[in-house]
Amino acid sequence: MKKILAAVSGFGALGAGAALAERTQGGVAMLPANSALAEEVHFFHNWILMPIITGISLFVLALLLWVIFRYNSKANPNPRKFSHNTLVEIVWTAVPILILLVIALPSFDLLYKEDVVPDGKQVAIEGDGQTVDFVFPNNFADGRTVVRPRHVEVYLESSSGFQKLAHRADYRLAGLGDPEVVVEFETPPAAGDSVVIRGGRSLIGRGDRKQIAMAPTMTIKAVGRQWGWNYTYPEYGGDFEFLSDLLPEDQATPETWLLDVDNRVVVPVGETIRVTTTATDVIHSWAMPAFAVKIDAVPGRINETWFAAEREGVFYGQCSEICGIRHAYMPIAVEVVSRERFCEWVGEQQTALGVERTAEEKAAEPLCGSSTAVTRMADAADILSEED
Ligand SMILES: [Cu+2]
Repeated sequence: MKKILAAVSGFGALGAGAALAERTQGGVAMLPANSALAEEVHFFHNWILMPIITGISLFVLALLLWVIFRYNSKANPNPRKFSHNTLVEIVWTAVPILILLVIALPSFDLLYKEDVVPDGKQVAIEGDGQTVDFVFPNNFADGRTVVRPRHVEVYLESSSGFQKLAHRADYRLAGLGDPEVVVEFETPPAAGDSVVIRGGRSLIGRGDRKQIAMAPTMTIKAVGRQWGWNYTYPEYGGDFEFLSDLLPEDQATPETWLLDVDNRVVVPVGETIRVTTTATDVIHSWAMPAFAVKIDAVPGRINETWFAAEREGVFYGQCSEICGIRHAYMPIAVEVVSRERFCEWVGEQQTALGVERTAEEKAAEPLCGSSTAVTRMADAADILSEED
């Protein structure tokens, strides 16, 4: 424990000051979303919940005003004596049920997406100017295999960039639901171009931004304690653990006070990160609004969720379960950095924390190790085949 307390150098990969860019003083709306899933959550709030809430409030206000002015004793000296109206009673029972259904269905969808860690994977196959059929191994867990065209995305990586192809127009699919799905082209992709096939059932995001979410490439474990957080990066060494506590007021700016911490969590941009939480004493909650993450940290059990940040920067959250007298003083700060910077940071932390790694262990580290130099999606495919 002494080592943990002493070692880490403070802040994360970006240093102080690289904060708050996305917060506005006096703002009342939600913080800008930094994941496709968070965008979906915001859409649900802004375009389903808020209109319904506003409509109901205005409707009830109008009814109240109508009753106040039309049926007061001056305006209506001889009230009618009836006490039931079957039609009105049916309507005021049925309409709220319908409203609740309209709210419930998309919210179940969101809860499911947040709860189920995605298992999407990617294969990249180089074209040779002749091959027209490219095979995607459909070896997912039961009930998670790729069975519809929307479960497959095909990209062409060429000298002119990374381009998404359209089903039917650019390629056809054969063998959906079988152990091997075949992507068929009419004209063979040129030699040197890469066909990148992503498959999976976790579809995240809205409209044009809809995408298959990839399986996690790495895990962080957040342990709540009275009053701060411990973070572990299990894939980067058994001793890769540090404390993350409120930044003292004399070191924080007025804007970052109660938000920033001494040692931030650092994660790579664009990667699916698995988050596991637990606690040492009472229930805490790891909440990060920009990623639409909020998950309880419960002593004696492990909870799991995930996020994939799309932009670099520093993002703030707070413990969101009343956990005692200093509940308000255990903020959460996550730094999203490039993969290169992340790997540098991992190296720095390993040195500072005295984490000992064999060359083999070092090579196997997700994203940073030499044997994992392939893209994150290929890593995901490895993870899946290991589980098989
Ligand atoms: Cu707490």
